[in-house]
Amino acid sequence: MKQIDLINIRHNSLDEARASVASSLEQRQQNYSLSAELYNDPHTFRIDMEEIFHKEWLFVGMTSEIPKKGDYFTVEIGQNPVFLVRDGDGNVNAFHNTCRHRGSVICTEHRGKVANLVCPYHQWTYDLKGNLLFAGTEMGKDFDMKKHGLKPAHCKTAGGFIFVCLGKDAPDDGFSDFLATLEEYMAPYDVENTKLAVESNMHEQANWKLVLENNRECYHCANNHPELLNTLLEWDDTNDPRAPQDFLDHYQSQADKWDAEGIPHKHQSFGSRQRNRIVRMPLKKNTKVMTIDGGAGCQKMLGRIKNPELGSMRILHLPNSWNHMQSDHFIVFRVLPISPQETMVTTKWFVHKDAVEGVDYDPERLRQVWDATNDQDRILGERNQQGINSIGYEPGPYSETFEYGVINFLDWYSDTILKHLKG
Ligand code: 3BY
Ligand code: FES
Ligand code: FE
Repeated sequence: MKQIDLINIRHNSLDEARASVASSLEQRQQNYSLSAELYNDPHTFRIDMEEIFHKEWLFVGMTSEIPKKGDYFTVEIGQNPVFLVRDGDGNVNAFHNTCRHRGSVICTEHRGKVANLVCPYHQWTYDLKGNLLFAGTEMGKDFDMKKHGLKPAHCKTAGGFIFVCLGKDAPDDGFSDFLATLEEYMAPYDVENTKLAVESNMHEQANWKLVLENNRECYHCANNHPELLNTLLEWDDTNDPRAPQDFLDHYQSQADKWDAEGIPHKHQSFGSRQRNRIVRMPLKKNTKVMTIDGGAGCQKMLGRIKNPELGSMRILHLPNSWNHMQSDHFIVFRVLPISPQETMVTTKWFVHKDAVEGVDYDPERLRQVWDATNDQDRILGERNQQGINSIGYEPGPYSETFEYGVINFLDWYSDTILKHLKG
């Protein structure tokens, strides 16, 4: 068969897949889980990557991971290696991690510090703003250094969070309002004066949407998360429709103290289907943070915080992050798809930059509860995927009171895919 025919076949089957995904989403039963092909099919996966992960804003990490000039970390967004680097003006820049000579990856370590960015293949060298500084002496007299700078990705920071967007044009949909509020709500934490204490990378054999769905409800918590439930209240929001009076009273008495200290806490949401949400939730009575016994995780509080009982400020960013900001440490979560049925879940714990390991905090104690919880959630996600792969699977109903967060996520997913596919 001629090469051209092969290309046409590939394109036809992807076009068919786009039409099939669009029609599955248009015809899906509202408030039901998706059809199996949307959770396990390689074409759907490619469409999810192209229409969501290559076009939408994604959470990648925190500014305090790269505090000084030349500090960088790398991240893989599907098949796109990207790196984040702090430049000499203190700004965080995102670049595609691919050399403008013949495409080699430039930063080969997960984290590091550089004066300039030197490609390991033929030593083309770029500055921290992506300008090409050196390409040897053999590129010929017509070679234009200015046309061969690193390809940037959109990058925004707020309240210490770093977001990137690989699309040509970055969408807004409430994102700038979210960033302004994030800046305000995160101010007490002074993220620039924190440091990464622990990082975990968990490989899960489940579609990325199942990982998100699992996180968006606590229907499964009582039977699966004994360590987390020592401190976490199962209500997901202060306006949770199921929240009983004793929770509302507890919330009010905590909120009065937060108000006295100028700690923001009111529910705020942004974008369609609550794509972004920030809300501070109290933890269980007489607990401070999400440790195994609810006692301190670190002896040094973050930023200007005085009250150890700040509960957890939950920050949601669809499609790929949820977070828990507490008085003495905070925990960020990042979800990145690997293949139709594989996902990387990265969790990072941060403490005050002057906190001393072994004196002020014990990394094992800090990570214990969420290591256990993540592993429990991994098993739940993998079982969910296995069942969906069965010919016996058919979409089932979500509870509108217990699983409204899942409904919001899938509505956002469906709207976003359809918006992009239908142009
Ligand atoms: O705490 C979380 O991050 C989410 C919210 C509810 C279930 N899950 C444990
Ligand atoms: Fe980077 Fe050749 S591929 S210098
Ligand atoms: Fe869970």
